[in-house]
Amino acid sequence: MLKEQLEKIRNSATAALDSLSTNEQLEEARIKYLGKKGELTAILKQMGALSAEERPVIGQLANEIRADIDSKISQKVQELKQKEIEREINSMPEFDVSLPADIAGGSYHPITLVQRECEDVFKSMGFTVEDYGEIVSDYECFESLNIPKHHPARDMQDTYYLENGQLLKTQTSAAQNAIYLKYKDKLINDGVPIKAIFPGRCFRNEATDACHENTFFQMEGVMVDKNISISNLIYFMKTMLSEVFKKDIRVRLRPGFFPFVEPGFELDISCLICGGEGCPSCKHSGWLELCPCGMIHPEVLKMGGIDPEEYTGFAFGLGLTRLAMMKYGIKDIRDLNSGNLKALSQFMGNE
Ligand code: FA5
Repeated sequence: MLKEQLEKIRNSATAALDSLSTNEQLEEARIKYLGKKGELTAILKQMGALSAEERPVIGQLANEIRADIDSKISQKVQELKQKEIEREINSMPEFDVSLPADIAGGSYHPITLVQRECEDVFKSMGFTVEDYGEIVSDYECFESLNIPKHHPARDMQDTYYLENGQLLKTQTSAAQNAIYLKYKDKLINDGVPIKAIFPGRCFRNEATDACHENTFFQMEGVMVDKNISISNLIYFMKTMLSEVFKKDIRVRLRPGFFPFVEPGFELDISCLICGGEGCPSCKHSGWLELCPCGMIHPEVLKMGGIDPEEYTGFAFGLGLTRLAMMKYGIKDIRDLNSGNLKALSQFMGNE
């Protein structure tokens, strides 16, 4: 009897998960099937009435079904995320890759244009712009960021390794440790806050599609001083984005996990298409995901020679390539690395 009910739950959960198309529906399904008051829990509550032989059999089946639904939910989360990015890019202003090329003169690459714009804004707020290598050590890219060997967070960032054990950096965060060590004495002895941004090329060994490349740009920013709080982070991000998009941008933070920040966030900006009122490109939520960030983890500060009892700081990792795509309405990330003159010449005359 319970066995049939469990199979029914499995079938109905599979059908529901296959057909749903929004995060809200996904959350409803999760609560319905796996929540404390969900269907599976209701069955488990009846197990007390089972015979000693039946109990382990039904218990095992219930666990299998829970694991099955759990894994389907994780798959669906990824699928919805991917669709959201695609929808965001598709709803951008048209950028026509086939327009004729004007190759009489040179032009800056769109990523360079956006990078310089961001640098100017941060420089005007007292940040230094740092340059950093593309080949780094495991310590710089992972261990100094509180990501020890075998930490599951490494799975998200596979990269290209050199025979000597060095690697192509997967994130601009790889420069954090060196920046702290470079400026810590000024901070501690002279009270000069660390305020630095470091744009750079990053590499990940992953399949490419319209919104993912194996080579892309990020721009990291850190600020460390006494009494730095999340409000400082919000202020700097809001100012930078408003300048880049030339209009007042509203931002909000949602929880996000990165081992080198605590708490960690995903920063969303109010949708640029509908102005935050809600439209298909923002899934009627009025918000778009743009930049992971958070308060620097005490362990990361310690490894940078800074006492976390005395100093706090924020860090953010802006996807510069993504920002350039949004700003210029470039729908396929691969156009940026293609060296296609027809595409790139459209930015001529920009500065
Ligand atoms: C990071 O790389 C963190 N280092 C960011 C960070 C910094 C968090 C400081 C907290 C504090 P993530 O893997 O989500 O996080 O990448 C950040 C951004 O880089 C993404 O939002 C996206 O815009 C861009 N990005 C990541 N992978 C790719 C890719 N394959 N192609 C293009 N852009 C990418």
